[in-house]
Amino acid sequence: MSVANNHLVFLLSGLPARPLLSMPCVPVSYSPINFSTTHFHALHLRPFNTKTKLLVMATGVQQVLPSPLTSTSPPPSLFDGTTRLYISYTCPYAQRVWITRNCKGLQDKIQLVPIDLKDRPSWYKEKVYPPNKVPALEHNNEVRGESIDLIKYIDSHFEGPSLFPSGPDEKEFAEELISCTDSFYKTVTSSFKGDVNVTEAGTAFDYIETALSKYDDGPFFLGQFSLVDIAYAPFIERFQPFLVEVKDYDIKMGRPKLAAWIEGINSIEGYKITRSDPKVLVESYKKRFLVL
Ligand SMILES: N[C@@H](CCC(=O)N[C@@H](CS)C(=O)NCC(=O)O)C(=O)O
Repeated sequence: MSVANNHLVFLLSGLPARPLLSMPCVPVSYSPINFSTTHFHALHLRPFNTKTKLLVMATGVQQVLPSPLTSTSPPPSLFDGTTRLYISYTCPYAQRVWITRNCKGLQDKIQLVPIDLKDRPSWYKEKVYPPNKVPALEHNNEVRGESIDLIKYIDSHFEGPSLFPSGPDEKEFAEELISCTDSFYKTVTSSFKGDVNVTEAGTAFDYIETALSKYDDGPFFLGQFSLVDIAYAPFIERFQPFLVEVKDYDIKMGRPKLAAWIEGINSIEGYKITRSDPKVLVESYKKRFLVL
């Protein structure tokens, strides 16, 4: 199945060389706009008690999403030549790799293996990935982890449109932004706790606004959609509704570039299919960050 592939091939052809702006190491954000029930299938289908889920995307394209494997599930036939991407549907790091796989049009080449992290099969740690985390990619008889490494690995080792620039300026800017994702996460989430106000988170989103102003041939960090957008999207997907509900803070307010980025990312089919219900995300973040 092809997800947004034509769209991406069109968008990603040729990244023009432009001067690199200096951007301090800070983060991004995202907001769930235009959510309709069709966007939530990926997570809302899972409660059904079937082996696989048929997901009908907003475009009418269908995709089958497997149910998460649990402690009672047998392992797949490991190292049989099948390329497998082990994920959790709720993990933002795994989501990065899932989006990359979708946007490269690799649904038939990379099999999705969701794991129930709360009821993990013991064979996952023992036989697949000793760090016992997701994501992990089984490919060519090896298992690799770490989401940023994996999105780059998939982009460079598999077919499909390139999602990383080759020009030195864009490359440098892309690497810089990707290296800032952890500090972005820390800066924003530190504002979630207790009575800390959102000023610092606002500063982080301001840097994103600045970064998004560098290229003007599209709404994304490099103009065209790239791995940089993929690195940030799962976190902005979570931050935006949480900040609205808990801090009454709209990250798009006064940030037109960010607002356009959010609209742009929500038009990428390979991302849309991976999104979660914002209500579920907000509840999960409340439990995690607002524990008294
Ligand atoms: N740095 C890793 C983080 C991966 C990670 O923390 N995954 C979480 C789920 S969101 C996990 O597997 N946690 C299980 C555990 O820590 O036991 C990456 O970027 O891939």
